[in-house]
Amino acid sequence: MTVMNPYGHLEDLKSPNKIGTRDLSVYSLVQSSRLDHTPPLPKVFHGHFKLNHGPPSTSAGHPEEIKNLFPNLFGQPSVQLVPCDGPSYNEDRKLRVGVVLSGGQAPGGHNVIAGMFDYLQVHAPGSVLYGFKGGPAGIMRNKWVEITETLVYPFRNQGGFDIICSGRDKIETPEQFKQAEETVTALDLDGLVVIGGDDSNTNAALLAEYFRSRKLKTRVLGCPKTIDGDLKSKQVPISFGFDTACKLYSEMIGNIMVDARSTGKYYHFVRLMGRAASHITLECAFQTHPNVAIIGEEVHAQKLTLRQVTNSIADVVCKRAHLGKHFGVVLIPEGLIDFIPEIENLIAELNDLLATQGCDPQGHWKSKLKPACRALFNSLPHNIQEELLLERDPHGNVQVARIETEKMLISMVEAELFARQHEETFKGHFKGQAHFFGYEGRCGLPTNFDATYCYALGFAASALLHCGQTGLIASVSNLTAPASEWVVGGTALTELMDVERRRGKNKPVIKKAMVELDGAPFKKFASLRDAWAVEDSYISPGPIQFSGPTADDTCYTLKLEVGSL
Ligand code: FBP
Repeated sequence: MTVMNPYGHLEDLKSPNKIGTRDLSVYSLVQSSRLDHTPPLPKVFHGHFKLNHGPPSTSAGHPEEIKNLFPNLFGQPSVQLVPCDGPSYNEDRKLRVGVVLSGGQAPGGHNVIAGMFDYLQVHAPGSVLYGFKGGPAGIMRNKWVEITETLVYPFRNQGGFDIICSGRDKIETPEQFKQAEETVTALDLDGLVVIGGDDSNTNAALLAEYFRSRKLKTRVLGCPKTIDGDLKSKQVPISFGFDTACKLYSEMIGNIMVDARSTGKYYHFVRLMGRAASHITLECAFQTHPNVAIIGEEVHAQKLTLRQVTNSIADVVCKRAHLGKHFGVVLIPEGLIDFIPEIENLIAELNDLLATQGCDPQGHWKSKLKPACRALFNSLPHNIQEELLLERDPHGNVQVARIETEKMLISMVEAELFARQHEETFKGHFKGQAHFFGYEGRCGLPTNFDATYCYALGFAASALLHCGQTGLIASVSNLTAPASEWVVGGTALTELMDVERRRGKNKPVIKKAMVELDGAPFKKFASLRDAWAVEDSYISPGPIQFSGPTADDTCYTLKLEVGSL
């Protein structure tokens, strides 16, 4: 099958060396219409540009430890691309670049690759882009596919990561670093771009440091991806995928709200993805106005117990029952369980136990838990106990996506209301419906915002490699302005780093950006939630729009954070 590519050339999709190409005949009309959408670029890419270097950087925490771990990278400045009159670096240099998608899917990943590819075609013709297949394992095993226009075209502005697929492997042992060295040396790579979340960008920094210490020519850059929205800083205002995922979840929450109001008989408990931070829950709350939205960071700050969280939901149910309303919508962040200090302690003890000696099926390991943790563990429903013991992901994290907190809270609220019925403080009925909106949000067609942001990130990554940069994360800011005004640069990865205890050991990590309780988004939410609890001011945002007046809207969190709302 032949298709017309955006440069007006006919390309054969069935060429034998083009792996992973999709069959365009099965695309929906909406998917097809997105293929030829060309995202607008920041104006710095309309002409020549140069790098402006900022002041020396430090780290988010423990600077001495980070300096020891990254002697070659620590302190390097962040950079900004600014327009200039003529060439400021070797613009004729052809590059050999690798790219890898790492971790969970996030809408827009294909556009980062398309942006990298298009930059190289336009600004460094003759360059080669390799896509490592299946995540970081593809680097270690030297499994790649050459990214060509024919390969990339069917993925332009499309959801998913299937152009080269992703994986959660980590390059961490000396042998694995050696394998990565062998691959980049065999391919003679000038640069490698790791598109990932906090853990994957930590890996990018470790690789950048290692390659530099080995005096390899390969530079390594990161790119901020995660629907969770917890990889951000002043210079990296948002991770890609957050905007699309929140809009997809909000559409479904809005539908559920209308259902709840129509039948008047169910409380819908919706657990929303976001392994650690509650950014998705907060954003969806702005978009839909639920009766309750629990923000994990607040639970943690107030040191609430599971019982107190349960009671706070039961209080809203009682208030609404008093008004004759026996329905409602409760949003719960996926990471809630980790935020409840008593459960956090339990998880920390379980992590150490699992990492050092494992848990025997007879349950003798429980005697190693401290008494308070043991009592809490024994008090949890059996399914939650099992879910807490599930295998950790390759980064040592509890797989919170598999812990059904919404079901646990429904049964605890039910029990609490039953007790209140006996005390005659609750007169009404309560029936919970559990939902988990997670994977549904990770591969949708990227919103205009994510499509444009990712395309710019791809351009930024290739441009930074073209200028010989390493150890940076591509960063694009001023995002509430039109795309032509966006500011493009790179932030030192070590500037985002701290030291954390993982799997019983201290490790360098990119500091997760949590919901800040003194930040504008949370403060705004706190000022509105009491009214949302009792009034049904539900909003049904409807499906994502690609044209029309709201198509280019950015999310509330971003607008509130930058003060444009
Ligand atoms: P990333 O941080 O890698 O982007 O992944 C985020 C996430 O989607 C979380 O929200 C979720 O808890 C987790 O991935 C699920 O992981 P998996 O895909 O391995 O089930």
